[in-house]
Amino acid sequence: MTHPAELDVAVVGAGFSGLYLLHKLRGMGLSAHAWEAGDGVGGTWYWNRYPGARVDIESQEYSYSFSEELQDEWQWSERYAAQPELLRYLNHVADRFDLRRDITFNTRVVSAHFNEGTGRWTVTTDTGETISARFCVMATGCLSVPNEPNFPGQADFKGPTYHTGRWPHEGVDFTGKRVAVIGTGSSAIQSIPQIAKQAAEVTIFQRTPNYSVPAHNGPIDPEVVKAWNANRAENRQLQRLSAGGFISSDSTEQLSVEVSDEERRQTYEKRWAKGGFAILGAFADQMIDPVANAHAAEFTAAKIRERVKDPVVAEKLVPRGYPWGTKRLCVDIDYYETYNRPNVTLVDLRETPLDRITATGVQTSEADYPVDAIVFAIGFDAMTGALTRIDIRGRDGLLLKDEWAAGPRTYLGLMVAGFPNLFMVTGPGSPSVLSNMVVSIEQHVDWICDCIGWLGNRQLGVIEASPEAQDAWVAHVNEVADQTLYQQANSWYLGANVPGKPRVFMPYAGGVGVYRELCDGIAARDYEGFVLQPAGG
Ligand code: FAD
Ligand code: N01
Repeated sequence: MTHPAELDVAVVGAGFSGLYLLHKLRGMGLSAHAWEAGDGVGGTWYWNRYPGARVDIESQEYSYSFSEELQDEWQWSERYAAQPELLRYLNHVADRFDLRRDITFNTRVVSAHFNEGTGRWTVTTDTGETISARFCVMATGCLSVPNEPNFPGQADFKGPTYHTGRWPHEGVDFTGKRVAVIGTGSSAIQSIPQIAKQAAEVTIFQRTPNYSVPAHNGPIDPEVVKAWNANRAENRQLQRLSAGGFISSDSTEQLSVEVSDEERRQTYEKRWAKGGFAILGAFADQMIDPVANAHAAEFTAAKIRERVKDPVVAEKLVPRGYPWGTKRLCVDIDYYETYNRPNVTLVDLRETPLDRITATGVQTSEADYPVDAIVFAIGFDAMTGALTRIDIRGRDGLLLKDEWAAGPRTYLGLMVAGFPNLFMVTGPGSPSVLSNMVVSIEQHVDWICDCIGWLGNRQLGVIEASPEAQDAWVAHVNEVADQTLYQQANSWYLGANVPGKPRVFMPYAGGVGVYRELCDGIAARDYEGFVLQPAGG
């Protein structure tokens, strides 16, 4: 846990991003140290311990590719690994590569200030430590800051409350309890079936229904593992060049609008039977052509009506008013079937808005729902939340939070003009949350480390995004987003879930493969769009 007084690189966060960064930087002979708010590694998989938490990308795809040995020795047990297994994996990575000695746990970075005289960052923590580093890398996560519940009357509630993103480590026993779940995003869709199996009653308060597809989870198929390993290098390369960073969706170039109704139905049925994100690869026009998108929406809605016995409840669960897939598609295990249980009630907040939380339960415009416990499954202050909560100051005392007051602006989602030598992993303006994030994380870590190495080889000490390159990138991100249907949903991709957050589409929708080529081209052209200065300059 000790580190030199003057570091080459300060890393914030010890999830997938921070761990790989430490390993890679150490391999380059640089001094690097990470600070992590939690008391262990794992990030998302450390914090989100709610029942049912698991990955939505097939396990072998949602894993590091940087080490052949690691890939050879780790065996996943399920098609979609659950949170405990993912956390074990990340702990194994930390141990295998001896990373813990370079991580300070239980410590939050509160500020990072750039010193123009020395060209170094001064980083401070909530334990009073001050660190000097040439580079600072924010590996702080896109979904690491819970959206804080702020319901009228909330403080009056006498029972326990839980946020899915900060679940107690010892677990929660809901046996015999009446439980309210507020929210119906991925976290709710995964946890509700598990809570309903245990609790006496579950009442779900839904503001917007989500599209969800069945996972068809089970023990990992040994044939899948064999096939994956037989062509592992090629599969990894295909992931890197794909649109979403995963290949199990088996994407086609076929257009939904060009096939017959029967052919389309068969395609969707086949992919539904396969489960998970297979449906995302069905047609190339689903996310750009409203007609094709409506085909996907109609098919999914019909499945909801099949899965839910009560037609009134089914209709409440059918998403309307925003295009299919423009909020991250959920992958569920028995979510809709859970509404067939006698102990489960759905309250549609569009019909009867949530008025307040009382001492004994939840009150809507129409009724009181007495409950013993409340689960807030209300998501995160996504993509910018972890960064704007740190007092990050660049040149001339420029505060990042102020710079982003009207929405985040970056060059490539990697750097921000006015903030030299400060990198972000999966920052806004990169594919990040629209992808298999492990693939995007590895790409960013590799790019950042290559950049730091390249600067060192040329006796360059400072790199900074030029304002012109940043403007052009922001314009490109917006232009690509405008070609999709994403802007039509009130999603957290646009910050719409956090009151007062500017409505800006934050991730880059151009695809993981396209984005990688752009980043590689910029590096190959001696970091085009970046201003470079000698060390100490
Ligand atoms: P994180 O895992 O979020 O780690 C960031 C770490 O930084 C955290 O531990 C946090 O405590 C720490 N930190 C933040 N700020 C500070 C600070 N100021 N000081 C000190 N420490 C700080 N992605 C997928 O591709 N597929 C999935 O199936 C998937 N499932 C998900 C399920 C859930 C419930 C959630 C919330 C996210 C999911 N994601 C998924 C996204 C997931 O966040 C990424 O896949 C990945 O785990 C992110 O890794 P990371 O290291 O970049 O960030
Ligand atoms: O959060 P969300 P999440 N009153 O923002 C509702 C990843 N993830 O934690 O849609 C009432 O999606 C809100 O309603 P609305 C994945 O990327 C993956 O579930 O804003 N309701 C919504 O229903 C995912 O997208 C997995 O109208 C309120 C819900 O709360 C991301 O993390 C599992 C409300 C929040 O849904 C976030 O998922 C979990 C209010 N005041 C997470 N405020 C996998 O499956 C919010 N809501 C791998």
